[in-house]
Order: sequence, then structure tokens, then C-alpha cells
Amino acid sequence: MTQKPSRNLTIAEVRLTPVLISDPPLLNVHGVHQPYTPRLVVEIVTEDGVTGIGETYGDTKYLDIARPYAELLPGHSIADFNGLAALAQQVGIDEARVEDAVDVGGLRGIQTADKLRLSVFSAFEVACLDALGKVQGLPVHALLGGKVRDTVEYSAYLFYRWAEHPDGAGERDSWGEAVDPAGIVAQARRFVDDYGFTSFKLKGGVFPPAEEIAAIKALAEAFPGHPLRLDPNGGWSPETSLKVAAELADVLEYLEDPTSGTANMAEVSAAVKGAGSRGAGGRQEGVLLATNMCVTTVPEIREAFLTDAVQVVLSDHHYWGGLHATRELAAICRTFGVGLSMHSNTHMGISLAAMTHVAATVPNLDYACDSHYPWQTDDVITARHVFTDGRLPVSGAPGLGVELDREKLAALHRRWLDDDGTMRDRDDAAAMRKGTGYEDWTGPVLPRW
Ligand code: GKR
Ligand code: MG
Repeated sequence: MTQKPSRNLTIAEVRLTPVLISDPPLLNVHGVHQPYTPRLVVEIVTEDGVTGIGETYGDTKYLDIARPYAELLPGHSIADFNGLAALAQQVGIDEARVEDAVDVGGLRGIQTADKLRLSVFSAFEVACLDALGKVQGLPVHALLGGKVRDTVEYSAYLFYRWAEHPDGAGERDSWGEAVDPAGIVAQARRFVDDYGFTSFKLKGGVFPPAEEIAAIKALAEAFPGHPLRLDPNGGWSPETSLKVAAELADVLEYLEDPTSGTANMAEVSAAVKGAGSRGAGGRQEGVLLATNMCVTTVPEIREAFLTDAVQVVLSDHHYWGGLHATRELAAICRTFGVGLSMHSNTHMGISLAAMTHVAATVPNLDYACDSHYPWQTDDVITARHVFTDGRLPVSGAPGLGVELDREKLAALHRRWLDDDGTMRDRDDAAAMRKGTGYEDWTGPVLPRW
């Protein structure tokens, strides 16, 4: 019997389109989101004319890697994931520039040349998976080994926020201000009504801890028994972290990055063992500590796990280097009995599709995933994802199961072209300085409390 000839998997063309997407004035320990944030859309076209798409950060430091990397790809196979990853190592990065580059105050952990490369490579890997899935008539989750669940649960990502950006810049949405417990509970109610989320994460590190404790207690009262998380992005000292942990031990699913650095996290972790409801996950006593700041690269895993600094790691396929790498991280976590959740920051529907596919394949993804998606009104896909009961269905369509809307892509790219340069790099501290009373803001000196 003759076999059908396989189709040509060779990369013919790579297209990179930086865009600016609107973002509400969400507050965090470092400042406030700017009215627009940069993302990069990657398209990979095979010699047979099949196109795959991916998405990642669009700040200058990522574009500076994506552009030379894209030039290396024509002639290589979309199925050669290891080879394509190795090629990324050929892109030279000026280490000094890595340290100097505008960053979001370490909200996503350390900044290294390798992590930048992985953050760029991830979008290309997703685009190749999308294209390969289309060629083979298989969804991305099947290329990763198959789904273990039909829907993926997401949590409501609650933010303290202003009603609008300073000076009325950008778009004004209908969410209004949330700067106190009542505002946070009202925001949570809308998340429940509009999307059906049943677990909640509050971005903290914005107000003195007593106010954030009050907000979590108000959520616990309004939504009894629902999983709650608080994440001040390393804004507290170990002492403050312990006080907050003691106050919230009975209601928190986990406490995320209360303090900065593995050593501080290990100190807090050791002290909260035995205090409260860490047994909720059935593993240990005390408040569980989670991170997307002190374990964001492979070299950081060993110390954090051996010192029991964290009990939950938030994966993120962007900076871990793609969907295969996320599955490797999951295997390491499984080996050490460390739980797995998923991190997010401002993104569009291509990334959400990729997050959902990989989450569907990981048996030990024990927690509802984070997603900023409900805060994003701009997208480049033809049909936006719709949450039902806080969940997204796992697509069975070939590839990612989302299609690029070229008109929307062009419009958001036009916004990037027209920008005077101020929005092309995310800078929450600069945005904060525009707020009334924060003119001298340079970002927090950690610990802030
Ligand atoms: O977008 O403000 C934000 C978040 O604080 C984000 O950047 C963090 O990286 O959401 C993230 C987190 O969980 O730390
Ligand atoms: Mg976090």
C-alpha cells in the first residue's frame, strides 16, 4: 500500500506584527498599567501556504530578538521544535542592555538574556504548533500528547483600579473604580455574573496590608467557600507576610509571592507551616505559598524546591519557553510534589488559546489558571473566547482553533506605528507618575510594607 506523501513542513516566511492593545488602569505594587500595552503577533507560513500564529510580549527588548530570530527560520521545519529552540541561542543579546531595559519592576521575576530568548521563542513555537496542527488536521493539545480534560478553569483576576487613566488617556471602560473592599466585591460579582468564575485572585501590594486583608475577608464573606488568592508581587517583608498569612490562613487557597526572593519566601514558608489551612490541598499544614517571581527559570527551581520556599508554581508558557517547556516544568513540579497553577499578564486571544491547549494536557494543573483576558477589549482573532462557568472549552479544531482577523491586526498595528514611543515599552511606574499625587513615584522600594 502506498502512503500519502507528507506535506511540506518547511518554513517559507515569517511575519512579525507589533501591536498596541488597550489596557485599563489596573494597579499593582509597581504602579499602574498604561493605556496601551505592546504585544507581538507572529505568523509562520510554510512552503505549502499553511499559516500558524503565536503571540508574546511586544516591548522593544523582545522585538530586538524576534526580528533577527525570524530571519533564521526560512528553510527549517515547523516540526523541528528542538532545532528551532537551539537556533534561538544564535541570537546575540547585549547583557548590559538586558539589565538596563525597561521592565515591570520584576513582576515576572528576574530578567536574563536566556529568559528573553525563551519569551520570544514561545510565540514561534506556538505558531509552529498551530501550523503543524493545521497540516495534520489535529488540535494543538493532540500534538502535546492529548487532552486530559475537556474544559479549562480560569480564576477571576481582581485588581484595584481607577475608573480611568490619568488625563482621560486611552479608552474608558464600564468597570469603574475599585479601591476598597466594597469595590473589590462589586468587581468580583461582575466577574461571576459575566463569566461565571468561581475562584478569585486579588492583585495586592497596592494598599497597606490591613486594607487588602479586609478586601479578602469581604470576598470570603460574599463568596463563602470559594477559592481566594492574594498576590502583592513581593511587596511585603517576611514579618508582614507572616501577619497577613495568620489573618487569612482560614480563607486563602494560596498566598502568592508575599515577599521577594527565594530566601525570604523560604523563611515565611517555614514559619507558616502548621498555621492554618494549608491542608486544603491535602499535602501539608499551613498556608500554601505560590510564585511567579522566584521560580521563573530552570536554574531557580532547585533552591526553591529544596528549601520548600514554594508549594505552588505558576507556569507561563511565554517566559518558560513554550508549550513543550510548560509540560516539562509540570513534570518537575510533579516529581517534587509542588502544585502547578498558571500565570498571566495582559494578552490577547492567541495566547489564551495556547494557554488553554497546554493546560488541557497537564494532569497536575491543580488550580484554576489566571488570565487578564476579561480586561482586554482588543483582540486580533475573529471570534473572542467565551467563558462559561469560569471555563473555556478545549478546541478540537486543527491547530489552536483561532483565526487571525487581518483588519483588527492592521488597526492595532497602526496604533503601534502611530505611537510616539511612550507606549511601546510597558512601564507601570511611568504611568503612575501621571496619577494625581504620585508625581514623584519611581516604583516601590521593596519591601513596601
Ligand atoms: O499585570 O499588573 C499586572 C500583574 O501584576 C502582572 O504583571 C503579574 O506579572 O499578574 C502577574 C502576577 O501574577 O504576578
Ligand atoms: Mg503573581
